[in-house]
Amino acid sequence: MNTNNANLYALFAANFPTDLSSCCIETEDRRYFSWSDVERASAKLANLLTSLNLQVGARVAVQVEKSAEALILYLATIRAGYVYLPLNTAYRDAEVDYFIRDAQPEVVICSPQQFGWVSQLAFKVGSRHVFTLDAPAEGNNSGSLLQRALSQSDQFETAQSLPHDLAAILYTSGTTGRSKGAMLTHANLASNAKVLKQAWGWNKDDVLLHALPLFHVHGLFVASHGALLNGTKIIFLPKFNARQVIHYLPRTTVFMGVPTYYVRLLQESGFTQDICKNMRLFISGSAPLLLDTFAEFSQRLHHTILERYGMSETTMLTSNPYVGQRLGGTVGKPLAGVDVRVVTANMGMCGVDEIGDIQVRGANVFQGYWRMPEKTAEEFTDDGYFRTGDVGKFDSEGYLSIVGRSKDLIISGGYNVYPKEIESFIDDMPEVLESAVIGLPHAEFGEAVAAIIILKPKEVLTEQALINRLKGMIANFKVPKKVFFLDELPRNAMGKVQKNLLRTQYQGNE
Ligand code: MLC
Ligand code: AMP
Repeated sequence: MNTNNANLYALFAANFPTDLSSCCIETEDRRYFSWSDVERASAKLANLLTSLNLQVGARVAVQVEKSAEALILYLATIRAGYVYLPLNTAYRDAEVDYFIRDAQPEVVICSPQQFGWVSQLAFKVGSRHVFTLDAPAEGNNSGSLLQRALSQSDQFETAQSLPHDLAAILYTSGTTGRSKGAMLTHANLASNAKVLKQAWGWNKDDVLLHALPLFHVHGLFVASHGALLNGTKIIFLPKFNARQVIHYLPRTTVFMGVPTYYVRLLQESGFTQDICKNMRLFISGSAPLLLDTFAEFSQRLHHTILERYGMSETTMLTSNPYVGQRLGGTVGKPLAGVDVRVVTANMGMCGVDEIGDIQVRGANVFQGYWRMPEKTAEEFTDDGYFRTGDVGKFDSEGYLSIVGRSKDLIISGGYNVYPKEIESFIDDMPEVLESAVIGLPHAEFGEAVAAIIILKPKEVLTEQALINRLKGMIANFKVPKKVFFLDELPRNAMGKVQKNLLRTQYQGNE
């Protein structure tokens, strides 16, 4: 191995177990991929991508169901030196259209069922190749990536990458309604993976139960990288299902989830101490873990959930300690090499327990937003800190709590929903004068999306009709769970909609 190669795959490969015939990925349908299978399959896919003569820095956009092959495709893409761009499978045409237009991927890979409309969008904006990632038994058409890769060599020399070369673009945020592509480099991802390996005490006997989706930071980077860097076996579930998780937990040592997973697990009578007897670590993140959930979990399971905090632009920032007190309601302390500060509106340093804006700096922090230099500049301070948009405070022991967000963002079941985006879809409806989208507390999802609608005079639109219409336009998790009709929106003297008043008014109605 070339030790000067900053390619993230090279880092993983250097840490694969000595016995490459041992199991790397076990799937729910009892398929087993050894570490050598992963090496050879990623080599075939990397050879195929390379044979397409893509430009340096070409984006490979992927919207596929979770599978072992999808994880291997991710590895192949970075191994070949291209930029991986994962897309949530819930996204509909308008959303995918935006991402493909913005990122201009040379290669688009989708599920066979979506090939028709995805390929149409992709070819329209100039993508050169559209493939399907078929389920193993289906791979018999010429557009099938796996079929095409079969004839490729299973040897591939990992591309030579520099630390600042892009490895992935993750679309995120959008206070102005449109998502921005966060550009993450090989060095960003490698630094966070190494830091988390230390922080969470990964050891050779670990087994990771992976139930998170593969298109966001949590499932793709935090969970998968942890296992890959440690040479740990992964039990790979296609999606989160509480009963299925309980079935696998006895064979597992590490589990990661968004708070909704823990709420749902606690609703199961079969979730017992005995089931968790081999568990070393439960980790929660992506959204606030309620103190009640934290407390019930430790009382019933005798395990203290470790809560951590991160975001697409920065990967992981803080974590409760693996050894030491894990404090519920906090996201712990800054990870090694990550500078975290809480500042006042005038950029003064906040004191203990003083609430302010959370800003961060470190080798993990992204390179900026894809083709948005002005937005990127706005989000960084003069001394190089990234403005997270989260609001928090440090206690006297150095534990950080997140108390709110300055960005207008709803986090529902760990998925981010940008009110502005939903409002623009609703406002385009002919019956609607204007709308306000807010998050209301929700027992299972943490927050639920709700819409307050002002209709044009004499227009009629029911809650159900609006919900049904939106379901055809946007990812289903973004669709409001509740719709309220009002005569006018409350505004302040500047004319800005007072969403805090709406949240208070409709709290308890979700
Ligand atoms: C599904 N539904 C949701 C939802 N997920 N509604 C609100 N919020 C959600 N998150 C709705 C669907 O719209 C549908 O509604 C119904 O629930 C059933 O859909 P489903 O797909 O069958 O749901 P389910 O499989 O139960 O999914 C729920 C979930 C999933 C919690 C398992 O949302 C999930 O895996 N969330 C994790 C997200 C995640 O990985 N976030 C990490 C981001 S990274 P209807 O009306 O159509 O029936 C990040 C950085 C960091 O934030 O720090 O980690
Ligand atoms: P994303 O853009 O999907 O990466 O989401 C990142 C956002 O999720 C952060 O800016 C936070 O607002 C939120 N987040 C992540 N982890 C936590 C946590 N443990 N507690 C509260 N919020 C969190």
